[in-house]
Amino acid sequence: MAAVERDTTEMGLQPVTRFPVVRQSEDARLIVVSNRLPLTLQRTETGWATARSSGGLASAMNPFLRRGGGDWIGWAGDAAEQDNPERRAILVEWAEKERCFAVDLPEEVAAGFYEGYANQTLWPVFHNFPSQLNFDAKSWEAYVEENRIFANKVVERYKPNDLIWVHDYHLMLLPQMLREKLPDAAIGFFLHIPFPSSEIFPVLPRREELLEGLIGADLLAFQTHGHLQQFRAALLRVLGMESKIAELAVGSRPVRLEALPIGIAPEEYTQLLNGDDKTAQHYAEWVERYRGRKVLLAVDRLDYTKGVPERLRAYAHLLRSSPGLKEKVVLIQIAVPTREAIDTYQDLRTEVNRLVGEINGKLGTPDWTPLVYINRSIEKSELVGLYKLADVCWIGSLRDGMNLVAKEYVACKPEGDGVLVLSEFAGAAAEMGEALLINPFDENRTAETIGRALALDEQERRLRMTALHKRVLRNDVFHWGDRFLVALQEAVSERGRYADTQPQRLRPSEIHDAYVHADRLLIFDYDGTLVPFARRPQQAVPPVSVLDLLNAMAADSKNRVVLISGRSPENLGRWFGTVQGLWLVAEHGAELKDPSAPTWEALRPQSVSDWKATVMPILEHFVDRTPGSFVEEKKYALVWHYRMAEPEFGEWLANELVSMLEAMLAETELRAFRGEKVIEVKPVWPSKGEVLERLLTAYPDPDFIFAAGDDRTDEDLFERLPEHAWTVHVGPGPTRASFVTADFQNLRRLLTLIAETRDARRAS
Ligand code: ADQ
Repeated sequence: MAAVERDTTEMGLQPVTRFPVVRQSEDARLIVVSNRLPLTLQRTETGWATARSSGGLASAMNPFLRRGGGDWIGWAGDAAEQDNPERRAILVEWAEKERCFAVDLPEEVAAGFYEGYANQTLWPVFHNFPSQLNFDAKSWEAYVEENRIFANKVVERYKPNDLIWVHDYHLMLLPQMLREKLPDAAIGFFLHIPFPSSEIFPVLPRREELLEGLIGADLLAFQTHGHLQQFRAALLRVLGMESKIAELAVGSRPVRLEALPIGIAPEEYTQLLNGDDKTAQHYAEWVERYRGRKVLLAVDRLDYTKGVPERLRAYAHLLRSSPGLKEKVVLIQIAVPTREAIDTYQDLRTEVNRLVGEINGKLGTPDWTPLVYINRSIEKSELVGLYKLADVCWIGSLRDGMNLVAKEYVACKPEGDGVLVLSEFAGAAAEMGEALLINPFDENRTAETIGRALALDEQERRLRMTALHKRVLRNDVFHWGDRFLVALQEAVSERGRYADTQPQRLRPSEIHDAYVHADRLLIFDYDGTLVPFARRPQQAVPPVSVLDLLNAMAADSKNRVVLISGRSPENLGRWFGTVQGLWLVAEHGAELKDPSAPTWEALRPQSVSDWKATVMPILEHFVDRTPGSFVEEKKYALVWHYRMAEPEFGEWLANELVSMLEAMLAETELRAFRGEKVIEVKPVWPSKGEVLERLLTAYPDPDFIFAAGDDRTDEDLFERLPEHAWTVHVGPGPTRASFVTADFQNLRRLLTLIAETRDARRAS
C-alpha cells in the first residue's frame, strides 16, 4: 500500500503543462506593432518635420486604428541625433496626439535590419526572387536586435488583457520574444507580403529561427489561402511540424491559422471622389489634356516585385503591334521611390529610366508622349483624380501580398466603368476574379490583354466592374481588422479548450479508488507504449513481463483489456493469441478480434486496396533514395519506415514524401499519416476513435476507462473518450491526453502498480 501513495511524479506521470487562459475584458486595448509608424520623421535644413508614411501597411492600418482606437508602436524612420530636444518634442506630440509611440533604433541596427536582413534577405525570398538574396550574419544580428528592442517597447506599454497585433516581415521574431516575456498575452501576427513556396523558403538563412519566432503567436494570418498553405508546407519541411488547415499545436498551446485578405477604407476615396475641390480640379485638367486618348494607369512603389520594366516592355510591344493605337492611348506610370540605399533598387531605377526614354523617344510623335512617367509620391487628391480618369488600371506585380492599388481603383469606379487588368501573382487575384488576369512575365499575351481591355464592350465592362466594386466595398479594411481581432480573441479562448479538458494532477489514491470498485475498460497501444520502438517492426517481440502483465489484467473478470495497434492482424495474433480474454485491434482499427470469436472481424469488409499498385512505386523510390529505410505492406496500408536512416536526412525526405503524397492523395479517401519514424499511407476511415464505438457497444458504460498511447493515432482515441477517462500520453510532444508519462517503462510500472493494488485489496 505504501507504494500506492507515492507521489505521481515519481512514476513519471505529470499533469500536462498548460498556458494560462487569457480572459478578455470589454476594455481590451489594441497595441499595433509595425516596423514603421504612419508618421515619419524627416530631417530638414531648418530642423525636423513630420511626414506621412507611404506604402500599403500604413494606408490600410491608419483608418482602422483611427476608427477603433489603439496604440501604435513603430520606428520613426530615422536613426541619427536621437537626443535632439526638438526631435524628442515631436515624438512626445506624436504619442499624446496620435498615440504613435516611436521606437529608437541605433544607427547600425536600423541600417543592418532594414537595408540588410529585412529587405535584402527576407523581401526577395518571400517574393520568390532568391537570385536577389543577399545575406550576412551581421545584418541578421541587427534583425534580432531590432526585434528585441521592439519587444522591450511592447512590454513597457503592455497591460493585461491588451491585444497585441504584430505586422509583417520585419518583426517575425517578435511573437516568440513576447511570448517569453508575456506568457499570457494575446499575440496576433499578420503577414502583408506573400509566403514563399516550400521549394524556395528553405534557401532562407536563419529559416528555423524565423518560423520558431512566428509560432509564438496565438494567431497567424496571411493574405490568401495559398500563402497559408505554403507556410504550412514550410513548417513541415523545415521544422518537421505538422499542422491542420486552420490550427497548429505548439506543445499544448494551439496556434490559429487564418487567411484574411486585407481591404481598403473605401470612403477615404469616395469622399475625395464626390466632394473634394482639389480632386475635381485635377480631374478636369486631365480630362482636357488627354481628350481623345484612352488612359492606362499604373501606380507602384518602384520595387522589382512590382514588374515595372516588364510592363513597359509589354506596353512597347502593344504599341508596335497595334499601330491603330498610335496617338490614341497614354500610359501614366506613377512610381514612388523606395529603398534607394540598396543597389538593386538603383539598378531598377536606371533600367526604368532607360525604358521610359526609349519608348517616348522611339514610339512618340511631336504631338504624343505615349508614356508619362512620374517618379515621386503624389497627393491623394491627384491619385483619386487619376483613378477616376483611367480607362484601364494595370497591375503587373510579379509577386505581391495583396496589392491595394487594385482595390483603390475599383473603389473609385462606382458607376461600373473602367477595367482592371490584374497580375495573377498578386494576392488580390484570389478574390478579384472579374478582373482581366495576366501573367506579367509573358509580354505578348499581356499586351494582347491590355488591347482587349481597351476594346472591352460596355456591357461586359460594367458587369465585371460592378461585381468588383461591390466586393471591395463589402470586404473593406474594417471588416478585415475586425475579423482579425475576433479570430485573435477566439484563438486565445481556445487555449481553454486544452486546459479545461485536463485534470490538475493524477493522485494514486484517486486512480486506486476508481479502479478497485469498477467495471473497467483498459486500452493500450503497443509499440512505443508498452515496448520501445525496435529497429525493424518484427524485432519488437513482446517480452515475458509484458505478456505476464497482459495475462494478469485480462484474467480479472472486471477488466476488458484491449490491445490496439497499427500492426497487422497476423502479427498481433501470432504474438498475443495466447493471452486469454485479450481483445486485439489491428491496423489502427481496421480489424478486430473478439476473444470469444474464432476469427478476425473486418470493420469495413468492402474496403478495396487496389491503390497500393500506384503508391508502392513512390515509396520504393524513397527507399532507393534513403539507405536504411524500407516498406512494410499491411493489409490496409503501406508503411515507409525510416528509423534506421540517417536521422536528419530521413526527416527531410519524410517531409518531402508527405508533401508529395498530400498533393497526390488530396482527392482520394487515402491519407499519408506520420507516425514515429514512419509514414503510413492508408484509408482515412480506420481509426482508434472509430473502433472505440464498437468496443463500447460490446461493453456499454464501463465505470473506469484507462487508455495509453504515444502517437497521433492515439490522439483520436483520447479525443473520443468520455471526459472521466484516464488518458495517458507516453513520451514527449503535444497531446490531448490528461496525463503524460516519460516512457514505456514508467507506464509499465504504473500498470503493475494498479494490478498489485487490486491484489492488495483482495488480500486485505
Ligand atoms: P506595398 O508593397 O506598399 O504594401 P500596395 O498594396 O500596392 O503595396 O500599397 C501601396 C500603397 O501606396 C497604396 O495605398 C497606394 O495608393 C500608395 N501609393 C502607391 N504609389 C503612390 C504614389 N506615387 N503616391 C502616393 N501613394 C502611392 C504591402 C504589400 C502589399 C499589400 C500591402 C497591404 O507588399 O502586397 O497589399 O502591404 O497589406
